[in-house]
Amino acid sequence: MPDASSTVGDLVAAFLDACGVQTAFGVISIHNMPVLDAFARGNRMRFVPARGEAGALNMADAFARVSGALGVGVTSTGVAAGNAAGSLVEALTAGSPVLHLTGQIERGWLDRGWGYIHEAPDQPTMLKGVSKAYFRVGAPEDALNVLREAVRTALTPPMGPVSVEIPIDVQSTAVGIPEALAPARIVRTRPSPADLDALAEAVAGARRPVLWLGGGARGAESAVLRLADMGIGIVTSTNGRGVVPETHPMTLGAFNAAPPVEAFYGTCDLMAVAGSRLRGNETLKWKLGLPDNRWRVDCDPSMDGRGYASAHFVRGDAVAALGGLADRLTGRLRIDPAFAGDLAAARQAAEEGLRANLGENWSTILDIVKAHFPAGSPWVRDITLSNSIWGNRAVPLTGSRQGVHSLGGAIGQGLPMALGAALAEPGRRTVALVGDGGFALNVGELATLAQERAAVTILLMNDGGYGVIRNIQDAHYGGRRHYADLLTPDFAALCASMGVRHLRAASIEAFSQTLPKALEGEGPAVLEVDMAGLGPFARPFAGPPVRDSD
Ligand SMILES: Cc1ncc(C[n+]2csc(CCOP(=O)(O)OP(=O)(O)O)c2C)c(N)n1
Repeated sequence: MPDASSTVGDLVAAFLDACGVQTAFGVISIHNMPVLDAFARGNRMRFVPARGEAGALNMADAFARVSGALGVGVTSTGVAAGNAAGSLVEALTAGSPVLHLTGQIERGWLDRGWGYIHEAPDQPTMLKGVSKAYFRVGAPEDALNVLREAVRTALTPPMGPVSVEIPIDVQSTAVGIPEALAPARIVRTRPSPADLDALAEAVAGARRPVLWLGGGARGAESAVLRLADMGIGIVTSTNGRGVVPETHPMTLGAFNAAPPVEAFYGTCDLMAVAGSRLRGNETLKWKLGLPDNRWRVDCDPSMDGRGYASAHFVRGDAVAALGGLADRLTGRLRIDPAFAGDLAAARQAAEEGLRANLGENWSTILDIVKAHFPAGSPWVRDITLSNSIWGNRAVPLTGSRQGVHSLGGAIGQGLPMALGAALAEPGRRTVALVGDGGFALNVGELATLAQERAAVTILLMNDGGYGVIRNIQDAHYGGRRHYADLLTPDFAALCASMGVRHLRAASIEAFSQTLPKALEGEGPAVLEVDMAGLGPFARPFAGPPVRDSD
């Protein structure tokens, strides 16, 4: 029965409930209160009040990546929506299904430039630039259909964040809540049987085939496992990590651009790239040598030839394509008997190369992390030296929803992402690798983490400033050091002020003793690692690798 006292805000809450959304993140404001009031009154939503909109949208993004379901972030209009923009860029980069609900000023003053509170000229253009799609609820009677289309768009591959503006007077208008609130069906572009037959024929004819799998392949675990068990080689992008357990003997993991792996590609007679952008920082800016006989599988036809020319293109969802491929290949492969051994040797050489970059102390630290890492837990990483050198590849993941990483390369997102990941996976302890510089950017979200009592362990890699920037200045700017040595908070005091457990390690021994403690117990813990105490990495990291000629 329509309820005469309900508003568009209640309709938003009821529709999200029908979509199965039980957790949302945001910051309350005069321009979103009818929606948040409805969230609270319905008592069906866990709403996480973040300290900033950037953090809130990072939380929603990580929640989506780990749960595989819609992430929801609510902001106010104007500056608040602007604060969310960077996090929406990251969600767009990673293909995360995020619904960004933002207020907008009253319709009667919209676009008039009279100086209404929180007014932003041309906010739609900003949101269009950072989202997969943008919608406005222009009238109360349109609300349900606009929301339904927004959620459908966010969840349809290629997935991404979708922004919906709801003017404040629309939010508070009385409307009936219809009984039929079901979300739209998500239709995935299925590859044509003829294209899959041709791809299967090519792979069956190859003796050393390898699949490069990106974030678009997440969800294809069972098919990829079948393909790997048949003896096909697998390598993933950072965003595709764990689509097959990184411990499987037929995967190179995310060691996708290591020199021994590039040499191995030179011996492969086919590569099929599925659901991956072949990003510049993972392909030596598209100069990484890949096998010439390249197939590309993507639901987005504009990916054909992006970065690398492809010999053949299969239009279709990577998950459906990999399932169809596994079905067609059973019993048909004639893999070179030396292939598995060569792949294993390439991976081992890549791992040894990584160890050589670490040096002895850091190699021991990596062993300690690997020994204690809680199996299956989310592994969240900010842009810090430890991630670029080892965290991005060397801690093996067994599922494609475990890895959450600042894919676009922006610092500051690790702390809020850790909270979003933890709320999506409450039965496990999330582990996050964050530098002191990145930590400072969204440090207010430590209070959100404490308030939500989330099971998160942060490895806070403290080198008193921007380590990678110093390294880049040494490598490319004549050693001139500017703007990278920062005032560093007393993290113990900061944590104490919020009731967060704080531990500290300035030696290998202390690290091996404190890490298990930081991984047990309830609620959040910060293990501050004094980088100076552990000494430098054997090979300084100075930005994503490029070809020497660059
Ligand atoms: C949003 C954003 N601003 C600036 C940068 C440039 N940047 C890249 S790494 C970095 C320093 C990171 O310092 P920290 O988090 O302490 O990690 P460290 O390099 O010291 O390990 C900066 C400023 C960036 N990547 N993203």
